Amino acid sequence: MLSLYYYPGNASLLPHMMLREIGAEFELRLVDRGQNAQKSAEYLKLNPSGRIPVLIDGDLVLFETAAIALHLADKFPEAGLAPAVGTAERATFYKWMFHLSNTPQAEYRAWFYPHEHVVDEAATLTVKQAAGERLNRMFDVISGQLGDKTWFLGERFSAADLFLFMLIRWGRGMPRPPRSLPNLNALAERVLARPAVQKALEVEGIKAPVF
Ligand SMILES: N[C@@H](CCC(=O)N[C@@H](CS)C(=O)NCC(=O)O)C(=O)O
Repeated sequence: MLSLYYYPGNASLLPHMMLREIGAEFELRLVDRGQNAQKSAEYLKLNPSGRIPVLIDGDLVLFETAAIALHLADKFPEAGLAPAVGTAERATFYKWMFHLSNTPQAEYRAWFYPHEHVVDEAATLTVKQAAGERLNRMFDVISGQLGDKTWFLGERFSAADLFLFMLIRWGRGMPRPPRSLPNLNALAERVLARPAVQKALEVEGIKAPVF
């Protein structure tokens, strides 16, 4: 049995949506951020960084969203959430999974947790604004690369689309939300229309407007 430690709308949403797409048997375990449970001694045994998500797969305890996503794609190849290993398409899939993980997802830490990036508290707002500007440029690049393609990989849907959807959603409160870029808005609408995604959002209590 797979267990996913999650908090509504957090990075756990990517593996949650994937598990619904796969149709796998799994359980959700809420990490109560209201109680700072991600920093509890019990949770730190699972992820010493105290961050969400964690996936438990038998004896395997896995943290890092992108690693969990790649593991799920590999464990359930019949779900087709990643192209075949060794193909150019798979390499392109890796490129986007790593890019999304290393670039906008990492940058969002500065947007959502600017206080972690300053010594002088007075600089917090500047750090947040600068992160917002960098995120805008990152989404410009992603939007340009996506173009008018249906999915990130062209005709085939993959976990990278779910990842991008989650990141578009996180920016809904930004002065220039990612959805204001037409290509990103169109992709997010297509992802949102998927029954598995609807189910994951419903279970997490995420209501419209989603992004
Ligand atoms: N690189 C990590 C980052 C995870 C992360 O930043 N998770 C956030 C929620 S989206 C979190 O746990 N925040 C609470 C905290 O940092 O205390 C991953 O992808 O798993």
